[in-house]
Amino acid sequence: MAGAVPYDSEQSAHGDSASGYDPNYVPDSVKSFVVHMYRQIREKNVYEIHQMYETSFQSISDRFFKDVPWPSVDAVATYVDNDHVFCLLYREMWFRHLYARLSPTLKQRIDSWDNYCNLFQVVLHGVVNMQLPNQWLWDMVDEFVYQFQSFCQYRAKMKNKTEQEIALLRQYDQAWNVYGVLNYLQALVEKSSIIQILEQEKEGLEQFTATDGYDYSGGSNVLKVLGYFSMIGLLRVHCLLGDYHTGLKCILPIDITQQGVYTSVIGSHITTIYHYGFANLMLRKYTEAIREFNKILLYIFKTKQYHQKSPQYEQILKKNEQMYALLAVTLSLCPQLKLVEETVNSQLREKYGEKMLRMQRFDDEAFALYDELFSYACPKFITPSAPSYDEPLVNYNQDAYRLQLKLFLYEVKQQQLLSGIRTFLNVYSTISLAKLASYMEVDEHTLRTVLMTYKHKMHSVNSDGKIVSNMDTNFYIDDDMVHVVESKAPKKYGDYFMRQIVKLEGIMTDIDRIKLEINALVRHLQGSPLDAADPCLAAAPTSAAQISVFDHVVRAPEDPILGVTVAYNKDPSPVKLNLGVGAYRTEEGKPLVLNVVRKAEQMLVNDRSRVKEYLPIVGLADFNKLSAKLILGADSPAIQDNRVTTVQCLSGTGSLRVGAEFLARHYHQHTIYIPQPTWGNHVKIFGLAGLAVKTYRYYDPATRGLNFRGLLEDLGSAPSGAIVLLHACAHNPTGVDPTAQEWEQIRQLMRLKALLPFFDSAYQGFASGNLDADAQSIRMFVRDGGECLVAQSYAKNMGLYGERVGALSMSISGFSERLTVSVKDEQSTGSADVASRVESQLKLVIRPMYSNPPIHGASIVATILKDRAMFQEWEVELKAMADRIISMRKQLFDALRSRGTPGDWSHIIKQIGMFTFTGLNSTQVAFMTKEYHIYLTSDGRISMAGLSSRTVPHLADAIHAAVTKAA
Ligand code: PLA
Repeated sequence: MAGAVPYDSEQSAHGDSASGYDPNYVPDSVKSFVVHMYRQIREKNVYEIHQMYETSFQSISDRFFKDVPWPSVDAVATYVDNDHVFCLLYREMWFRHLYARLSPTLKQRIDSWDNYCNLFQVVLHGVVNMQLPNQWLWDMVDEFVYQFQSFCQYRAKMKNKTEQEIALLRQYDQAWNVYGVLNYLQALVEKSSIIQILEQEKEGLEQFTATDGYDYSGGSNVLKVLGYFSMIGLLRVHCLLGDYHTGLKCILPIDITQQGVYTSVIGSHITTIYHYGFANLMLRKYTEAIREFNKILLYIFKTKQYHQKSPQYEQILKKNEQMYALLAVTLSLCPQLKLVEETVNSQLREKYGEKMLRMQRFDDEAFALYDELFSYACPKFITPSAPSYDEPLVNYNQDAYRLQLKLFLYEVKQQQLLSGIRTFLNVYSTISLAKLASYMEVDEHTLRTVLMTYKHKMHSVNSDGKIVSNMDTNFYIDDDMVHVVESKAPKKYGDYFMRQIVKLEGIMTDIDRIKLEINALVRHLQGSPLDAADPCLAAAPTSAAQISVFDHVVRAPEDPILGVTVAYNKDPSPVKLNLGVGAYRTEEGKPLVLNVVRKAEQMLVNDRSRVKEYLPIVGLADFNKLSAKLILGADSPAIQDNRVTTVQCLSGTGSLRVGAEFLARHYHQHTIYIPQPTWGNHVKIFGLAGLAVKTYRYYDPATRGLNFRGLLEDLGSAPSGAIVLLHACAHNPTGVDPTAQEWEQIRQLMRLKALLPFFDSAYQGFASGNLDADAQSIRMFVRDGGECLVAQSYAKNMGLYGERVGALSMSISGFSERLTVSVKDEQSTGSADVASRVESQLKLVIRPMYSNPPIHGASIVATILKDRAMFQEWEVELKAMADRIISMRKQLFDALRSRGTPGDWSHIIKQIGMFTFTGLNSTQVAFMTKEYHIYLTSDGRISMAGLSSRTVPHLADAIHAAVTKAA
């Protein structure tokens, strides 16, 4: 592990800490960090950038720069070719770190403003062609607004300012000027054309949300996404200024009811909804505020565990608490509890239940509570203008807040009278004005005014200028009578009880009947005279004389693949040929047991010390270790860090099923994306394990190749965290694999979206003849340190079909460890511990399924894998099988060409692995089976391994005839 991350070897940043901070001293870890980051940015490896940004930056900060700034930009510039843009980005982080851990001086605040100006100028007017992670772009906008607000607060605390500070403030009066801030945000929105892009997306002309704002065609996402987040920045700034209406207008282009790029970063999601909800509360649009607070609080409740390690975690918790306070306030003003989910409601009761009761009393104590909750939960309002430096120095940093609080409490006060009205309206359906007036202790005239005010206060104006109601109960006055109309029908409790009573009666009758039956049976068994008339003793369906209780069971169709063999076996023709199931045959058409397998079996038989005891639940330990090594590579960092757990399963199928059951129980996302098309059993395996199965585009029939764009689009729009099934190599049935570069792009996209890769490796060594080459796709994913599942099968590559030998490996993420833990003996305990906990749960999946796996096949595999000579012998035999398949491709292709069969058959030689996806349709397939006794799956897939030089001409004849004669 040590070599994996070079910038992690440093122990101390500046040697002797007593000598103080030297801004020009660049520790090796920082050197490596900037060099690495610079390279990743140039190479557009968004996922790596994201990881470095999220994890390395934090861990290096924690270790070396806890209470000092990072090295100065001048000191690091030489390591990054003095790249102007990189230096601006570095300084942006530099200041952000400074603000977070130390308190900035006035000069530093001003310098940071300058840096933002330069950075935004480059984005707005320069040529930026990099891709940066959404998280980073969000943080830029977020920090920009935060520093603006912090500056206003700082400036407003005038009392203790030194002469020098005042002189600086005067000199740099443009720094953090409110117009400058608004202008930059607005310019980013406009220059990015984000509003038009979102509009066009609605018409299907653009892909922005679907790709999370990233550009997969090599362009840059920076301006677009900055523009997008700037809309949220504007909402926040306007809220800080108390202009809620304008704030809400700024985010109109974002559909808040849907997921969007704003939900792709938790900080942006929360900031958006917090300010949106707050603005709505201040504009008296209570129902809207309640609805959105409820949604986000539920979301945070469900997902906060996944953010525990995030640097934003504290902030998430704080905003969560504040939003509960705001929800308590809003619901006290507008009791629309039906809009609140049960989970949120119970949290709310716990936190504010008692206060909410008191707030609804609208007495002095209630006001104090409104004041308390508002003050706790409101944004940090600002006064944006500079003070007059010539007048006596007074603090005015609280002014804006006091003004907003006053406005809010004024509104609360106005609600006081109304609360009484609400109580009466909830009780009566009609009441005379006179009576209501006397109850409320006001005269009739005042009451009319109060009722009108109530109506007014319970309405607000939405963004289109339409008046909308927040009322739970509505009323009208007709002839001195107040008539109450419920806006929503209340639940019909009466009906509900009636239904339950009827149900209960039914159950009681059933119980009585069962008692009767048992009594009769007991009498019967005791030999008491049989009461022929007793209906309870009519023969039960399970008794011998009756038709079966399973009589209704209909015949299931044969399996689309294995059923082909069943049909083949029934065919008496001497020329019949089975090209259905993927099973290797020799040139003579015979099944093959590898020599090395025979040898291993012989050794096992001769070893009298071997017994047939049960294996452990997870299978043979040696087998598991060797299998992980075979698929992940002997030098895999994941194995070295003990982050891999492997369990022996029933071949590939069993491994997939165990993995799927585990995910269904322990993984937060239950959607799995499988390629279209794929091995037919995948849908059933995952569906029955309890996952929701969706497909992603994979094969393009027009080109008989990969639909790469479709694949990226579909995975790009999959929900974050979704599971993705990938064929490690030799895709079944298409024989089409992504290139190494395409794999790399897939990896980046998946890592970026936190999609979980689940590899099916059923053909390692069969695609290229080389075990390592065929595992590259998997190793790419494991090497980046992220999480990954692999289902391995030895059916094909060792010819152990019927022995059912396979393994499921799970590689646990090593990121946090790699970057934060430096002490040797603490290395990776975290991930290794997760891996062992995962294994303990895998055992709970396996035990009730088949208890423990079979011993024979796994022993064969372990024997071969651990002996160097036998391993090499296996490699040679495996290569021979792969080569024979490749030569079959060539022969079939030549045979069709020589027959002049219409069509381009080059895909036969281009495709990889056991199968050729011929493109023949089901009619043509049926024709070939009927006329030529050639058996293949109806999708036109042929198993090349079932073919031999002897049978190629027969197959070529059949295909030729099918193409020219059958429809
Ligand atoms: N995954 C893929 C992609 C496969 O093609 C197969 C087998 C398996 C997993 C499961 O194999 P195992 O359980 O035997 O290890 N597919 C075969 C056989 C070869 C089958 O359908 O069962 C096929 O003809 O497609």
